[in-house]
Amino acid sequence: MADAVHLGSGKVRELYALDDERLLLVASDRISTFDVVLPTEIPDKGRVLTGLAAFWFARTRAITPNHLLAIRSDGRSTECRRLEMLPIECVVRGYLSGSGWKDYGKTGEVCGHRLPTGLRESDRLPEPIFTPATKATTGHDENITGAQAAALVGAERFAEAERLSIALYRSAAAFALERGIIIADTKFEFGVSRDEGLVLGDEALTPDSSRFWPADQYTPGGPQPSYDKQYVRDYCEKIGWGKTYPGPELPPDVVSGTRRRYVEAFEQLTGLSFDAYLANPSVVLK
Ligand code: Q0Z
Repeated sequence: MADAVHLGSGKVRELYALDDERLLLVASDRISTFDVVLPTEIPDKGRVLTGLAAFWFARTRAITPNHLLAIRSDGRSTECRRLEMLPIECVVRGYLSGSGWKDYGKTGEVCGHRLPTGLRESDRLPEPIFTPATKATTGHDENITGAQAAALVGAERFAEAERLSIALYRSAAAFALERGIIIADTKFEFGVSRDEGLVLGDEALTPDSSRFWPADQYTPGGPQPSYDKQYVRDYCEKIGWGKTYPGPELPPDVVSGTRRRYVEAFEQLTGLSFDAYLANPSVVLK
């Protein structure tokens, strides 16, 4: 870290340059809800997300190469290859939720995909759909059509990003469902490397980049509880917070309950104990 140059901050992560070819992604324990970062941290949240993303990178290497080089012993820092990132978010939806549900209600379509009539909120889609979005530097990502995304990255790159995103989602969603977690939707970010073409970057298939729902509580026809953030949301509703900055401090029981859910997601999905990860983060790569 001594000579790492800080490149930027996300809501809950920091990005550093190690040299011309390598970056360091550091996941903090910050948590955001309703787009506001709360003043209270969830201990080990950044380690859970780092370990989960690395687990998925290792498991999906036959589908697509990825940027992962190493996980540092702190369990929250990922050394990765520096890529030329595509200017689109590669979102895949297997269920109708969030902006997909909103757009469907207005137009019967999501990002140019015409969907069957009569779908309810949180229904499973007949097939997963690729719903690209622009990367908003401020405010919210905006859904765009495939034609608009193809204009931004080129038709060939677009087709490849769509194919890889759907394949990654299908593989991960099936794996997660066997372990009791519905991945309702997820966002991938791809970059380009000189010799490998499209390379999966950023973090992937974590609860921060996806909607995770507990499968045993799945009841379409309304919003679903969040696997990881539901205690935080319930608390925020209970105290009547207006969902604008600043957010409320979280009481100890909400912090510990939320930490438990993150660790539980890690253990269910990886089949590893989180303590084993803390002792040697590379266990997720085997
Ligand atoms: C990821 C981000 C964060 C702020 C750039 N392998 C890569 N090569 C080039 N660029 C990136 C990556 Cl992962 C890259 N972000 C998102 C992460 C803080 C923004 F930790 N931006």
